[in-house]
Amino acid sequence: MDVRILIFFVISIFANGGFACRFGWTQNGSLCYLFSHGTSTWAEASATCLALNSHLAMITSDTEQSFLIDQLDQLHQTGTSHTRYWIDGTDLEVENVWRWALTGDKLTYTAWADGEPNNAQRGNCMNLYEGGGFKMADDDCELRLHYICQENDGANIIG
Ligand SMILES: [Ca+2]
Ligand SMILES: [Ca+2]
Repeated sequence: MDVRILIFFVISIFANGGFACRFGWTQNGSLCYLFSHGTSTWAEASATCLALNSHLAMITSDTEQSFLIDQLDQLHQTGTSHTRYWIDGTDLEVENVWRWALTGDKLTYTAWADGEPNNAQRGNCMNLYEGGGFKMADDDCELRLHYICQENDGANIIG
């Protein structure tokens, strides 16, 4: 290989933080996201993400929330306003005590859509709701919705 090409690849890898997301996943810093095409219940969506060496998305900062809103806006420019994407938050155990299912940690950052959470129809699972500008909402965990898987650092689950 031409040494100039080799140098180009090495620089590209380091400029990229040393890893790239798998094909089909979208990178934001050290995180990779998969936006599902199909729909599942919250529990099925969680299991699917785990099977893909990832987990339902956890949002811990305004930066992460804003990135997901931008991505979802691009995916749903002609949306119905009813589109929802499951993420990892749940208050299944204790009503209105929201935790990330993967770690059990209480949420330190929230960006609820207007009027949410309202626990309507046993709303115990968290999603990003198009009608609320893709901010957080609670809904019945048995609904079949799109979902967002998240992988950290291209490798480990919790990282
Ligand atoms: Ca609830
Ligand atoms: Ca709700």
